[in-house]
Amino acid sequence: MSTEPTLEDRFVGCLLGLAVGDALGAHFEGQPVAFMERKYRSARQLIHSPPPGELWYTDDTQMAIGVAETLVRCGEVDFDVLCERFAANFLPQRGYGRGARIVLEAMGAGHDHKYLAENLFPGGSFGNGAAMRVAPVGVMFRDDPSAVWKQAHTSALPTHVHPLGIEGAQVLALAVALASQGEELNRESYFETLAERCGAPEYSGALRRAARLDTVRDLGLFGNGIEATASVVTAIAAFGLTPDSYGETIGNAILLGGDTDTIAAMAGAISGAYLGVGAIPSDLLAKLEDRKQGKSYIEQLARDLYGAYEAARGLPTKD
Ligand code: F2R
Ligand code: MG
Ligand code: MG
Repeated sequence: MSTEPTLEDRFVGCLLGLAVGDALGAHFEGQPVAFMERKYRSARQLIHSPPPGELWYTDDTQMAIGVAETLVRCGEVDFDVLCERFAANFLPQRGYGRGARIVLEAMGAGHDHKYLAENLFPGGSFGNGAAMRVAPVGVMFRDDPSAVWKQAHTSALPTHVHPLGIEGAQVLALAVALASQGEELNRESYFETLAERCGAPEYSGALRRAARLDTVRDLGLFGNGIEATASVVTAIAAFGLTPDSYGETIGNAILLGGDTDTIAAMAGAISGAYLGVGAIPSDLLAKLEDRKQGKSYIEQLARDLYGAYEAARGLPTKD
């Protein structure tokens, strides 16, 4: 790290890092890795020559906004407030998962969305939708890993009740919390701390393998899919490979193809929490959409979240 970011910089870096990763990755969501390899030689090339025009974020950021708004309002994840925020923010054109979209439409219409979340898929959804939006929980509860785990669990439930969908969110939130601590990354202990918390071998085993990852060529072994088990550890591993570069972290995640917006959103949130907002390339940030709930709104929301964090710790808040 060149200059040490403040904790507030890390909160802003986390939320804007998520949004920029999502919005850049969205250009390539669903593309096969072979397409990405033909188009870009390296992560640096992608970051320095992004697609032209504004960067529009997707459901990943839209739902993370709902999580952050709930935390600012309630100081914790309140299930009913979170559902209300998800429904109020729902914009189908942001591109939601098949099941998530049905659940969110039911929330907005006052229908039995809990029944749908439990029954649309056998055992509930194990998609990565709970993990892609959970980063605000990680920074808010960064001082207490047990609280991170518990709050991330509640934040998943409106749409994802499958144990693997829930645990994906818990692991990602804890990855953000640990990254925000302001200590130089010790890869071995970072991945081991995460693995030790996990109940599912799908996560603990992959996290222990990710601790030993030493070349970007093998990043794809962790998956590039829409399932939480095929994307959450991939995002954390992308961060672990290049902890000192936000651009390379999201670039490497996007070059995998597949669920590029979501893997880059998750990796970008962790990297932003570690390096602070100053590490996000300014030309990418300048391209992020800035109407309504765009860049300025997200930045202020992150600052308000930091204020809520300070208030919860009994620290004096800024006006
Ligand atoms: N959905 C997309 N992108 C595709 C199209 C976007 C397009 N541009 C558009 O405009 O429409 N992206 C977003 O979805 C992912 C997050 O999904 P989430 O919220 O987890 O949704 P869902 O439906 O709950 O789960 C996703 C799929 O996973 C499979 N699945 C889940 N649980 C399952 C189970 N128990 N058994 C079998 N399959 C299960 C299903 O295929 C679900 O549809 C992110 O990529 C986000 O960016
Ligand atoms: Mg998306
Ligand atoms: Mg996606």
